[in-house]
Amino acid sequence: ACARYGGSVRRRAAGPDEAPEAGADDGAGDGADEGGPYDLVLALTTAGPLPAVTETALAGFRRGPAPGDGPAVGPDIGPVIGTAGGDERIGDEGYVVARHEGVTVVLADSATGLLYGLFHLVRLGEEAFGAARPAEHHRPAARLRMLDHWDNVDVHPVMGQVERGYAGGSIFWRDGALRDDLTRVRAYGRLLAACGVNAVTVNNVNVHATETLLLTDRLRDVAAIADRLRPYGVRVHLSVNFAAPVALGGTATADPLDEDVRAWWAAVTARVYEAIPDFGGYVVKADSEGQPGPHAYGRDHADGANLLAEALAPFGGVVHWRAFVYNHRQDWRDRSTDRARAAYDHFTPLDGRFRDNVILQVKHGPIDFQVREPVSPVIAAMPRTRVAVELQVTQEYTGQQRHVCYLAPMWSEVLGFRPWGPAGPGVAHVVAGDVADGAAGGGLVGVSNVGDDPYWTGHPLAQANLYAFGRLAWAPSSDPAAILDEWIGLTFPAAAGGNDATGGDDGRLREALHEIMDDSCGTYERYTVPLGVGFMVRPGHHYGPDVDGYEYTPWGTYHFADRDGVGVDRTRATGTGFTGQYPPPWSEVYESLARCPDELLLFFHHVPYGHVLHDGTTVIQHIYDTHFAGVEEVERARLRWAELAGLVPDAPHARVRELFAEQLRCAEEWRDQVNAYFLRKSGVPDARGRRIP
Ligand code: GCW
Repeated sequence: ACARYGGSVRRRAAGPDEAPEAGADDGAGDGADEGGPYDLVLALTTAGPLPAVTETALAGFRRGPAPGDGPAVGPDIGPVIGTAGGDERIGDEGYVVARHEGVTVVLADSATGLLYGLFHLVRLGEEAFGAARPAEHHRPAARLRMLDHWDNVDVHPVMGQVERGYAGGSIFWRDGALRDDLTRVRAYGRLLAACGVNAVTVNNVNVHATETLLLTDRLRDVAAIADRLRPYGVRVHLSVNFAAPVALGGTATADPLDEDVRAWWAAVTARVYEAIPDFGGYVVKADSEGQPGPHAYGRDHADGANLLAEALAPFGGVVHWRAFVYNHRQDWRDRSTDRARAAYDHFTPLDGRFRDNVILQVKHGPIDFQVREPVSPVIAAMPRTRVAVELQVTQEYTGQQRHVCYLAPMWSEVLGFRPWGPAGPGVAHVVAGDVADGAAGGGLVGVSNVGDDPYWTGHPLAQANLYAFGRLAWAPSSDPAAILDEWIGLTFPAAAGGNDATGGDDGRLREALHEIMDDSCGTYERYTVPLGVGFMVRPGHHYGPDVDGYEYTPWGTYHFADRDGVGVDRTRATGTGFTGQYPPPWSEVYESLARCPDELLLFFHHVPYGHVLHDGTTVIQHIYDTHFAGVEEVERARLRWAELAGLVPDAPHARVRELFAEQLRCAEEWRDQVNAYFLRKSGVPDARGRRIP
């Protein structure tokens, strides 16, 4: 039966009168009706006749095409969750789940879909075998749900093994080579499938000398990783050096319009597909922070991206071309250059020029993964280009996996943002390719927070970010609080002495974890950088406060605080004009001091310290209040965690307890530096007379 249906069955415990093996191998129809020997059937629609119960429970779904018939890339966007009834395809990665006549059924067109269906059952737990459930159809909103590893093969002298990695070494690479034992990579594939992620890039977007060789001499290493991840529906992508043809000695130039260069990429790419037939494609950081790119040859980003796209097209591969392009050698005295404007200024003139297997990968905010930024205006400005949004799961600017910071509420706000106003589509629609007259979607990309740490993510609670990333990529309108509860239930049930999603008999663990994590990103924002102004972190490693750390540097990340006020004037009227990169209504909302949302006030406006926010507080008092409140919240969370001793296994409990001590220390440092800085600049005392050093 297993072979026949391409799936597996869970046999009921045989009753005294039942022959234990009855019907096991009888084929379609048998064992599926009431009283049959199965209570779970996982079946592929493409693998031959189906048991009767699947036909009845799932009536209305069309069978999938034979494997290989579906498009390798391209939009495949349907309802995120629908119900049976139409003549609807289940879709490459989709599944249908139902419980009917005492049998739980999962049906899919592909092995990967079946696997996702299995993980759905894991999430449901015993509920999957309880009352009857009408057929539910699940399929991912975004076809590409990718994690970018910023892993280096060689240990980089400044960045280490993993750039901005806070969970130990790379799970792929160690000291210049592929790890000998790839068992953990296989387990990682399973973890990714459980989260819904279907692609990974195995090396850093900053491609150094050794990593350039992954494309050619060390391709075997990449193929070995692909072999481990393939059973879990995860395809491998590679970050490439745009100047690889020169760096590897193939050609004298990397000019994208040069015939030899085109031939070089075509030949190299063909060899990649010989080794890895389901290779996903290339990721490129070009003309950005010192990485090579087409500008050196007087060509633009479309020329550069199309060169690689042309080489990948015959094999169905894609190029993720990053939009993170700005002048990192800016003169801080020059007030006309605004880093927030850069991606839009570079890329919107190129809309319509990219091949359809190019995906423009845009960071969610216009600057760089700060805890509060507006949504990047590029996302709404490229209707003829496939756009992917890049999120940072690794917590570079959000506590570096030493602080609890559950990022899903922030991501959910980004995905739900409607650039054209409440009646228009949202960011989630753009990345899913679900916009009328828009391009196909480019999906969601996250910078990975995983390393060789036993908990995968350094901070055990940071796993929730990995999970939430995958779940939001699959279903962007999911409630982040519900995803959190789902994660808590899947991660801690045994520890709580329960085996269900309540987190233990009395739900104490779940309640406490929810309280600690749900608004932890809000807490982090309160004790760090106020009102969207950004940065104020220690240059280089980006951990902890340094209010003026970037103020006079070439990086374009300024707050302009003086004795009278703070913030960046990005208005059209008197500032850099960045507000004009948004369509209405946001171009008007952000331009207006009165209408600009408080949390983004200092991103868009330079205001006096006495400026009154919508809640009636002055800016300076808001800074003091939020910094005191943020630290108090950390202290409460720390105590709440301490109470969970015994409910959580000892080792992770101890790890998180130690990390909370560091989080509290660091939060106090933030509070005191930021409050002292603004007290000294403004001379305005705290209205509540609290101690500011
Ligand atoms: O946020 C910055 C990081 C760099 C990173 C860069 C990027 C990989 O500080 O470490 O480089 O963004 O996204 O390319």
